[in-house]
Order: sequence, then C-alpha cells, then structure tokens
Amino acid sequence: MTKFQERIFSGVQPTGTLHLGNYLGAIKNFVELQEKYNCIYCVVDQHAITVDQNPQELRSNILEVLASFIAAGVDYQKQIIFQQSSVPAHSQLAWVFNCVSRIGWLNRMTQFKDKAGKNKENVSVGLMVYPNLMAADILAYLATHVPVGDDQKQHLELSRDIAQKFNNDFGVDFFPQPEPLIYGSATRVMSLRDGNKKMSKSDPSDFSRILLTDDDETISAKIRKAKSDSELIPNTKDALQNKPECLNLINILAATTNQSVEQVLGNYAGKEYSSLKKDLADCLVQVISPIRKEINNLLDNRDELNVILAEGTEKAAAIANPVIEEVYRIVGFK
Ligand code: AQP
Repeated sequence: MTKFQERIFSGVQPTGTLHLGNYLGAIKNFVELQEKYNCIYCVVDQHAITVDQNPQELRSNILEVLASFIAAGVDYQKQIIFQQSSVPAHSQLAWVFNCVSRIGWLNRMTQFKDKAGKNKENVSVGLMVYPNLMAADILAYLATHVPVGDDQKQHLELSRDIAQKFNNDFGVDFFPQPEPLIYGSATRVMSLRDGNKKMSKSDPSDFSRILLTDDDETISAKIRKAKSDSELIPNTKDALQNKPECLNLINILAATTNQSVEQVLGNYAGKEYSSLKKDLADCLVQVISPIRKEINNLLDNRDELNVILAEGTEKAAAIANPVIEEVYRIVGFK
C-alpha cells in the first residue's frame, strides 16, 4: 500500500510534427489511461531547447502538439494539458535535482550518447541534464505512473533513482517511485527506412516516418516505399530476427488493429509484403485521417488553444506549487 495517490504524468517535446511512434508509443495510451486515472499531459518546451530551435517554429509547434493531444482524444476538460515553461516549479525542482543526481548516472544515459554522438564536448549542458528536468516534470506532481515509449525507459529509471536519493539524503518519504507504463505492440516504432533506428522527428528522411498530419496519399506512398523483403511473410516472429524493417511493419499493424504480433503473422504467413503493406496503409489512413482533420480544425483557432493552455497552467500550478514549497522546506531554503 502506498501513501501516494495514483496520478499519471507524461510529456511530448514540441520539436516538430508528431509521428506514428509518438502516437503508438505514447499518445494512444494517454487516451486510454484517462478513463482510469487523473492525468497530466505536458508540452515539454524546455526539453525542446536542449537542441537548437527556431523560436517562431517552436511557438507554432507548441500549439501543434497541443492540438495533436486533443485531436487524438485527450480530454482537456477532465484532464490537465499545459505547457512546461509556464509552470516555474519544473525549473525550480530541476535545479534541486541537478544537485541530487550524479554525473556518473547521466554519463550512462544512452539517449545522450546517441544524440551527442562524436560531438560530446560541443552539445548543450541542457542535453546532458535533460533526464534531471524530466524527473522534475514527473515528481513536481508526485506522479506515480508515466506512459512512455520504450526509448524513455532508462530516463524513467533515473527519475526513480533521483526520487530515492532525495528521500534518503533528507530522511523523508516525500517523492514516490514513478513507474513506467510501456505497453502495446509498438513500444518502439522503428524508422521505415532503417529498422535499427527509432522513428524520430529529427530523422532527415521524411520517408522514415508517418506524420499525424500526412494526407492519405502520402501515408500510402510512405508505406509502399517502406523497406521490406522479397521473401514471403513467415509464420513465426523468430524468423524475423534479422529483418527489423519487416518486423516493424508487422508490429505497427498489430498495434493499430489491437492484435498481437502472432495474430498478424497467423493472417499473413505465406503472403507477400505488398499485401500486408496495402492493408497497413488502409488501416493507418483510417486511424490518422480523422486526427489530421481535427488537428487542422483546431489550429484554425489558435486563440482557443491558448485559452486551453492557460487553463491547464492554472490547474497544473495548483498541484506543483505546494510540492515545490515543501521541497524548499525539506532542503532548508525555508
Ligand atoms: N519511435 C518511437 N516509438 C515509440 N514511442 C516513441 N516515442 C518517441 N519516438 C517513439 C515516445 O513519444 C513520446 C514523446 O517523445 P518526445 O517527442 O518527447 O521525444 P523523443 O522520444 O525524442 O521523440 P523523437 O520523435 O525522437 O523526437 P526528436 O527527434 O526531436 O528527439 C515519448 O513517450 C517517447 O517515448
């Protein structure tokens, strides 16, 4: 039995138009979870500037991510959706966590290694301490569960370490240990061009990802051109071990039709990939087309989106402010 009330927190960076990986790995689950939990969903703009952003594009992307949440089905009246930088508690707690977290822990983060690449000495300090800010995002709300794609699992573990170290260092039982919620058949959607790389907003190839704003023709063309195989579809997942692009298409079909991978293989074994691709394209058009239309409708009324953000900020700050007050008391600022 825990003393913490169950609460969901998750965030999405406004670094570009959202893609199928963001949808299947995170936002689709946001919508399901709101039936059972109190949820807080955040447009994490402070994370976005850990790499260079064009300010005008950033401003526009913030509203686009908000519109994508709502278009996918997040209920902004019952749940909280807001913009990270509008609630100062995130930055305030992040500074405390910068002093709790250890450099050795951050050095082990694989996403930092991937993103910094050979340029480690020349990337922003923010990119390195990103997981500390992420821990602050979650723990400013004493959130207990965090729906994320598989790529964020390591950062979630770090959030747990930070919560535990804070509690131990100050002899309190103040922060919960947030649990990752990683589920569905597509917890890591891969690039359509290279099955060893995750689908990502920052991939230079447009054909590597399906966007939530792609029109029906574009979705079909991207799936048609997706890398696959000239052999027939096998009947076991094991046979796809060295064919990550093929497995990716099967995972995506399973996730969008709420089937298991085994069920999809049962239906397509012995057929050509072109037949699976055709059904997959139809299925994605059915899922994405209404979302795209709703995103466009919502973006036609930006004033209303700004009102939604302002209301979300008020509700979020009402939870986070008392938490930061108490943290300041615990660490001795007050
Ligand atoms: N390929 C993916 N498969 C499954 N889940 C994914 N997520 C991201 N990519 C995939 C999940 O989407 C949520 C929001 O992610 P984000 O936009 O905040 O950051 P990211 O993981 O860095 O996403 P991108 O697209 O790769 O952005 P860039 O290119 O800007 O870094 C998270 O829950 C994430 O797990």
